[in-house]
Amino acid sequence: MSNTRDSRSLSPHIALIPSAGMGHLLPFLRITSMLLSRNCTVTLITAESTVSAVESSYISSFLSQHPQVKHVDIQPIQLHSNPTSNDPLFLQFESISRSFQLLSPALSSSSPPLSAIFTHLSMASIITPIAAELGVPSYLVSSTSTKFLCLMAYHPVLIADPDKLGNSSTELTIPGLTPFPISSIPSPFKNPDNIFTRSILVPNARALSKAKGIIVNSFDCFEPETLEAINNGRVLEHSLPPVLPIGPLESYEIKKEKSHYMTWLDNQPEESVVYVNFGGRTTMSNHQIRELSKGLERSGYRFLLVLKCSEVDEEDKDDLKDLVGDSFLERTRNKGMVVKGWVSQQEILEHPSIGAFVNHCGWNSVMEAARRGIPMVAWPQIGDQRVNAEIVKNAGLGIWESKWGLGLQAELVCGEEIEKKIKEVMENEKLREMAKKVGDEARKYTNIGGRSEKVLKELVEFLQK
Ligand code: GDU
Repeated sequence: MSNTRDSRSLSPHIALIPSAGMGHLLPFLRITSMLLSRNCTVTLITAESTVSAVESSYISSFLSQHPQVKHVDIQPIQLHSNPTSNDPLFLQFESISRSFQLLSPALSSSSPPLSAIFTHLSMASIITPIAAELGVPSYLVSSTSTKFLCLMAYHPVLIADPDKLGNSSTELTIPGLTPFPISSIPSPFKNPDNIFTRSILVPNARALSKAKGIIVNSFDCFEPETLEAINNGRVLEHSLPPVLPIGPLESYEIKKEKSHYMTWLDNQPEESVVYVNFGGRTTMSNHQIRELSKGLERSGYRFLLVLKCSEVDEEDKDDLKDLVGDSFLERTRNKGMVVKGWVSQQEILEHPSIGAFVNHCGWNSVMEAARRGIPMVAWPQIGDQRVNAEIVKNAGLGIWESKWGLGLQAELVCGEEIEKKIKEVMENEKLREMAKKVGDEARKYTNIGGRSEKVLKELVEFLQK
């Protein structure tokens, strides 16, 4: 095979390297599809997943629907002795990052030669030096909010001056941005010895400035203050390369048999269903599941409740009846549907029957709701989610009860409180209108000529040169 760029092209050839987990894989698949429709040549580099069966199935169905994508499948290096953590996703991450360190020969022999490498933020410290050695520009893909990205970029300063997060502080100020409540800052940020901090946060925060740019799944009017501050060089000028907002990312067509829950949605009135899903990894206590079911039932609204009981899908063996109770399923048979495991959220949120979304504020989910203008009840748990929840509230996309916690250790939120929030999100006309406006704006940004569409177009044109 020739190693020179042929005349068909001068279309850029981009290698995309996602990290572990569905929350990182899905935005890459979406960006891959967006690049294909802009005539780019694309190589997708993935590592065989040992964590989630759903990841493997998404990759193979994406590849079979997009046969023009070149695929490189990397065998993750097995970690033998003394695992550093018992988090399966972290272990998968560690093993694939070690395998990606050996990617150089595959990347250098790419044909046609690479115009750019896109990798996830969490791979910045591994991939940016490889790209530099090959003389190929590297772009990082952020799957979190731009505001949280700023917090990551600021982390080296925090580590150097721990007083900034001292016990008496209630807020953290990053010059140029509105302050972060200390309660929204994930605890590993405050602990330099934490395994996540040492192995992922510190090296990657330092590597951000080495990339040519950071592609963010966001749009100016959703995070106006942060994007404006960055674009005008008022914030983190030396720790961040140019930030390129191209969101909300376009969904791609999913060709598969219709699922039973989609058929059920077809039979529900427009905007009548409360959709509840806490993403790919969030589990909650059985007690909390009972209270959530109670809240849904008491609200009187139709609902689609999606539950996961284990971070690793193949280990999720709990029976639905044991989780919500046999009689609950019986009583709500005409009003709701409960599903255990993975659903196609993209399809669900695009269905006209969905009226509201109760969610943990994983950023992908937030952008999916923003794209459709669906009002949210933000119920964040860990990581970036509290920062994201505040953005959701400020953008007018949803409501957030900041006292609520989620996850196995959290204080129980009772059914009556949940009922109140569900009624509020379904009945508050002003909120519904504001959320619709967010959806209208999102479409303006991503339609031809819109700002997000232009940013991507200009990037592709730049890489073509
Ligand atoms: N999804 C489904 N079906 C499901 C559950 C999730 O299709 O049953 C999809 C969602 O549509 C979304 C993705 O999977 O596209 C999940 O991503 P989220 O960001 O919404 O949620 P995660 O919990 O996977 O996200 C994790 C962290 C987030 C954020 C994110 C991106 O929990 O806080 O950092 O990674 O980095």
